Amino acid sequence: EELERLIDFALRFLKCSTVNVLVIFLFLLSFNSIQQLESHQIISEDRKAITNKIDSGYKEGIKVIRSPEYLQEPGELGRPVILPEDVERDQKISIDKGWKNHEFNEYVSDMISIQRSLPDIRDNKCKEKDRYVRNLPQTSVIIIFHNEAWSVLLRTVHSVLNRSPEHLLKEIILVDDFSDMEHLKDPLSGYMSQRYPKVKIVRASKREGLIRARLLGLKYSTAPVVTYLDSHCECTEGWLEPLLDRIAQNRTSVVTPVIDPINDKTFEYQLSTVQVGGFNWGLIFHWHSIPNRELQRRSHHTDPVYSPAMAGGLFAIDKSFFEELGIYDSEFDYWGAENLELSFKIWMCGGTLETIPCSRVGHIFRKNSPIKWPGDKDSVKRNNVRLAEVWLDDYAKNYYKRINYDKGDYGDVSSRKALRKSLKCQSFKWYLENIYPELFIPEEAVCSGEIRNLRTNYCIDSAAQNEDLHKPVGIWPCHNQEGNQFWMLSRTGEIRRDENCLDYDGNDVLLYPCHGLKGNQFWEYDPEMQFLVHVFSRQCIGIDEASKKITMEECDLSNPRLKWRFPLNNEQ
Ligand code: UD2
Ligand code: MN
Repeated sequence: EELERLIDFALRFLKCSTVNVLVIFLFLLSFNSIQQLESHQIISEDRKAITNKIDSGYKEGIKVIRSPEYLQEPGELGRPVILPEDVERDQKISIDKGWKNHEFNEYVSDMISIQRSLPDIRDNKCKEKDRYVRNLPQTSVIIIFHNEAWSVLLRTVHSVLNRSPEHLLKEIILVDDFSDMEHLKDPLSGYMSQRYPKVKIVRASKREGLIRARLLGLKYSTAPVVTYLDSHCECTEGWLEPLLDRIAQNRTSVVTPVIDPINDKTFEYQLSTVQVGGFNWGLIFHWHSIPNRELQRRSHHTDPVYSPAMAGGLFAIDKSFFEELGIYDSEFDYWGAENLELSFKIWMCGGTLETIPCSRVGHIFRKNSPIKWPGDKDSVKRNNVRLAEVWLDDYAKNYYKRINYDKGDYGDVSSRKALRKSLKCQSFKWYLENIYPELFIPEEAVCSGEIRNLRTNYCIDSAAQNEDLHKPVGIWPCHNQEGNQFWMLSRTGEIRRDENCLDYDGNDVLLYPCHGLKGNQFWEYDPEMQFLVHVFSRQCIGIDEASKKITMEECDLSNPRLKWRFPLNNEQ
């Protein structure tokens, strides 16, 4: 009887709680958007609420298991937070202020737990128990920042604490590059020292820029491997082990995670495909798809991918190898060029640079930089010139052409040249041939310069940058200033500018990333007839005099609108 009563009671309890759970679940589901709105109203009243609300993951240095309800909160599992269109005036002011200070939606970030959950997107192969070396080395994680947003910086730190195996994380070194925002001073020190003995804060005594800030962090690091992150990142589960594994196997492997975008507006964790890094002759970094030669070299899609260049912010390196390579050129100021310097050095002086598909870290990519520095763009050029002088050999002139041969005062590079010599590094030619054969070399162009229509003296002109490539290419009075009117015809029949090619899709002539497959991007220039022929459609580029637009027409020798002058290189 006793037993029956007990069973009955248990059954009733179960039924009741299932119903409860169901009701709560449905409630949360249907009111999700309202709930998001409410919580941001609360939080915007007291921003600090978010950091006091330690609901989750890591509490006073101890991991705790959270009840599943938290998954309904804004931004959990990397979901986007979408604000309603018609926010109140006060909220609008806070939202605008966040954008102005940080060039991302700080307001939305403040709504999201600083220990939010993310999806686990790893391939099953990445989770295999014996995939990684047993005794992985410890690492110091160095995070540099200048005026970073509170919730964004704290989320970066917590993602490292929560998702790195305790025994592999020696310390986190936060390097403050002379921020002047109040929350990054005593409040940050207080917050960290009370909770996390592993987190150390190092402060620059003057503004150094990100390169010397990273070097300052290096000086204080005590682990054999250093791992760098930007201050607006989120590490996913299992991000660290595959990085350390490659270094454990070979100390000259320098590794980067796959960098997934965290949306600057909604903070959604977005999945990217695995890409490699490259650059153009303006020394501007860009991503491109894994080249065929590299796809063939690897046997599985989770294998490390050789990358000609790194984006710069997120990588792990054996500390002694980094020092052997002469760390960074410490005369690089503020921002830029250090990523290519390190990439060239790694490849040319005996290492490998690899992207590790099993390791994924989110990063907020911004459209503009909120960070100001004196002279802004000048220092990027100065860094680039120092880089070109030391590492580019004769190819440096391709960069100098981009800056009108105006190198400016770039200081003394003799010690960097001596470093290269003492390391007995390969030539830049070797690097181009063996590591980055996809880079188009201007010296090898058949024609280069403006493409001038002989009847109208208009030139083919495109202002399209990577973001707006699909706009049709236009024509404009020839201005002799190169820039948007500078084109190169490759030996393989591409009409190029940097990594983009003229592409005729049957409707429009566009700029499109070069794919090397001929097809829509295959052209012939006939210097005698002065035709620009699209090989597969057998059509010629023309000009519509009235609308001043490019046309594609039957190639007709008697039609002067189809005649163009494209300077042959041996003619110049
Ligand atoms: C990319 C890199 C960045 C760096 C840069 C080239 C990624 C994802 N990002 O630009 O790490 O390599 O290219 O130099 O690969 N900061 C300072 N002091 C400064 C300027 C910046 O501490 O004077 C910090 C800043 O707070 C951030 C980091 O340096 O944590 C990188 O700056 P960024 O995020 O503005 O650069 P990003 O991601 O556009
Ligand atoms: Mn960044």
